[in-house]
Amino acid sequence: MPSDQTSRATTNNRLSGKTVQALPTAVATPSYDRARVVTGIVHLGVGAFHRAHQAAYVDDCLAAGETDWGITGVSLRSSDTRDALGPQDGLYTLAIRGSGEEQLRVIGSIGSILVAPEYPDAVLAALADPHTRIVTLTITEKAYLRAAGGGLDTTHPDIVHDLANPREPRTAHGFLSEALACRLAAGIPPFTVLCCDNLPANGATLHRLLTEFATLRDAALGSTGDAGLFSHIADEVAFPSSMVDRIVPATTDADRARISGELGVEDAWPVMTEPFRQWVVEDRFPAGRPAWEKFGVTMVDDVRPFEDMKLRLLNGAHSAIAYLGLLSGHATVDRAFADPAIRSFVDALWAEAIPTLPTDAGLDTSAYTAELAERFSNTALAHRTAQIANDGTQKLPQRIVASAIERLQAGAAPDHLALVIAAWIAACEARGKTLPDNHFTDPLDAALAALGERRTLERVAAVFDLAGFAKGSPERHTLIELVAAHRVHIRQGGVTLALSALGIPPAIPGKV
Ligand code: CS2
Repeated sequence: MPSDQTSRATTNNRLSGKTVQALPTAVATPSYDRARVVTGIVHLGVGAFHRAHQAAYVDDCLAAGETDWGITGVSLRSSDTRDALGPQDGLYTLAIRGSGEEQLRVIGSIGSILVAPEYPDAVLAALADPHTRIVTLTITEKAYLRAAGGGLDTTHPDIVHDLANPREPRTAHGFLSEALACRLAAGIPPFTVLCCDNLPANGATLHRLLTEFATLRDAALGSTGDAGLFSHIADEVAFPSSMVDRIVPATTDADRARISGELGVEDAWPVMTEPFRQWVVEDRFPAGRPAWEKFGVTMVDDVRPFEDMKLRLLNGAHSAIAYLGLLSGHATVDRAFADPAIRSFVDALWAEAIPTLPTDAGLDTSAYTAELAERFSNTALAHRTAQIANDGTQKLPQRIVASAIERLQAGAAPDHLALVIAAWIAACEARGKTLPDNHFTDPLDAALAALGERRTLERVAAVFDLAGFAKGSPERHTLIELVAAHRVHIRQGGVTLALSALGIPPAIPGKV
């Protein structure tokens, strides 16, 4: 595998290719020769989620002898992951934590990490390399730079920059476009783009954004450049959708110290996760793919039903637990979910969202929600409510707003879904008051703060406009009214009053 661009001398007290040989036997380590692995996948957004999920599946493939599919990780912004993993030869520990047990596994599938702002040319070279046949992404919802309503945010400064400087990109859109243009010019077949973020129809969504970007890029380049990228991306590049699932709480200093103690050498950035993992992928890989199906990945024709079930039931409930939990003083998901009032609310939320899912796709929603309840109760994870609360404007449309609108269209009142939106607004407004400043953040924080004092209904409507919630939908105003009514209850009597208005009694003090 290629060596890290800033790889430093490793020391004997740091996890590395050398010290991994001598770890305690209880720690699983790569059983394959990492030196023989070739990069076949470039991953954009090499954060903790990728390292707990796709990188672990790929590690299984490498161990089974599929040596063409090593990963080059790319950080689009910060150098933190490269700084931690560079001296470790890309190795890190995955700590798989069930309630009461922990398994440690060192993952070897990431051969090198590139920091895009430092070495954009190296990133473009990795993407344009003929051995690279798949580009995966976990860049988080906000990095898709969608305008309120869903299209590309053509006013975003990074998009403006990348259209003006196509050879020196900053965004995922810019890097993918430039790399695909280079491959096209050199006669190298395109890579397959596999989006792994929590967006609805994530492959199709990225495809649409990228064709929009390429149209503008073609126009900006005119006859001087590789105009024609639009039709290449529109017609010849595959963008299968995928549903990814594994809960990955942020690593704490205590986790670092505990894992390093277990290993006997320092791991600067181990990743915490749960035993459960799931990956459902549309099987459209013209340039080939690892035999993921041998390692528990479900390959399908259409991922949409699985994706909607996950976004609306898992992520929707997660956001509900996060905002109601924060307003009720619960710092972690398991503590919030153990609060009987929040638990009853989540059950009712699921009952409200389930009718929006397709009935002919073989989904077993009862088994799914029963398993979610177990996962949310995992006390070993300490998954912070503030972590999930981040980026509500980017997450709520696919988790909550879409189901609420569909329920209204079906003539039902989405009272519980609407309360999640009201709790989000209340939690945002509680920052700097009952919650610490910047306890969680959102890319639209400045614009939200600028809305100033208004009557509740007007304020909720303004928040909807800003975030693009239910844009263009005839049901938008009804949903705003439902949200505003909950917002008034929360202001008057906290979450307790809002829940009791839905028939959910408060938790008995001291019982949570
Ligand atoms: C969470 C997700 O932070 C969040 O918004 O809802 O990261 C969630 O843990 C994953 O999607 C689980 O697969």
